[in-house]
Amino acid sequence: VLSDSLNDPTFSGELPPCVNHSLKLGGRFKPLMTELTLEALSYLFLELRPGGSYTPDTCMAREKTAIIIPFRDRPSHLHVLLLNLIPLLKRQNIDFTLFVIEQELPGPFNRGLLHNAGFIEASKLGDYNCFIFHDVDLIPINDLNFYHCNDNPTHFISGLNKFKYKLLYPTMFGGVVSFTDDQFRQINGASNLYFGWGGEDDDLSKRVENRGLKRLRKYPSIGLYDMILHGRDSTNIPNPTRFELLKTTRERQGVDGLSSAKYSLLSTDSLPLYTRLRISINMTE
Ligand code: UD2
Ligand code: MN
Repeated sequence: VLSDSLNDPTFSGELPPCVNHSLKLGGRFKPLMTELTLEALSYLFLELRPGGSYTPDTCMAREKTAIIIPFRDRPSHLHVLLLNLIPLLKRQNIDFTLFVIEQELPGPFNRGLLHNAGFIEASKLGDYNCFIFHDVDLIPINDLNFYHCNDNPTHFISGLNKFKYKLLYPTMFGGVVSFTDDQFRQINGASNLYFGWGGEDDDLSKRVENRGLKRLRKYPSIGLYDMILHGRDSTNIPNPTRFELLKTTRERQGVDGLSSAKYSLLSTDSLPLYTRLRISINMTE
């Protein structure tokens, strides 16, 4: 008799909305810098669905978020990020999927084009309305740094360990930024023309301003990150043309971006903790 009544569920109402200040949240925390294997990590986070998706089961999340990580050959950074970021996103009740967008060798790294390709490919796989572009080596260290989108594009970093928990200049817009689907389309995404290290983040910053959007930034005591210390990657040497390119951001914006991103998608793999997207970029195209 009891089991019959359990099999006849009439739920009252809907799940309540996920609210910001849940009791699960602490404030600032010390990140775990242990490098676990992907297998060990996947046992820690069995509640993630294949491809690295998670949906809170006790409340309705306010948006569907794609975390896009531009990547090449930094497995140890990725594993430290997963160890810290997944629990934080769960504590914050975020409905998310992790995408690692990986540029194949040869050729210099192109972080901007990876943003565009990640946005385009993630959008084919799910109806995401919030995109957070996230460097692989940046570990958030405050629970109250919500992985939400705002009414304007947002820079999540207000202080970095390597700059004594400050920033170098006010228009900085690198590392971790959020855009709604509409906001990213409105600025025509990122430039595809920056090969090698540097400049693409300042270009993105200007593109936001050029389209009349504001750059928001997290509160100083909240947007805190530890960057895993690293040297310069051999296939990502400083881009000598970055200063010249930055002079023409405005003229290029309509024709260089999401609308013109050219790459080949080599594979899409649903791994236990993330969706791996491998692309190749032809530099001469
Ligand atoms: C700064 C910016 C970064 C970017 C870069 C210039 C901040 C906090 N960071 O970081 O967002 O604008 O300058 O390009 O403002 N990557 C790989 N493999 C590579 C090369 C790069 O995975 O071989 C990815 C990875 O996600 C990495 C990111 O690209 O975190 C940025 O590269 P970086 O860490 O070498 O640059 P960094 O620390 O000077
Ligand atoms: Mn870095």
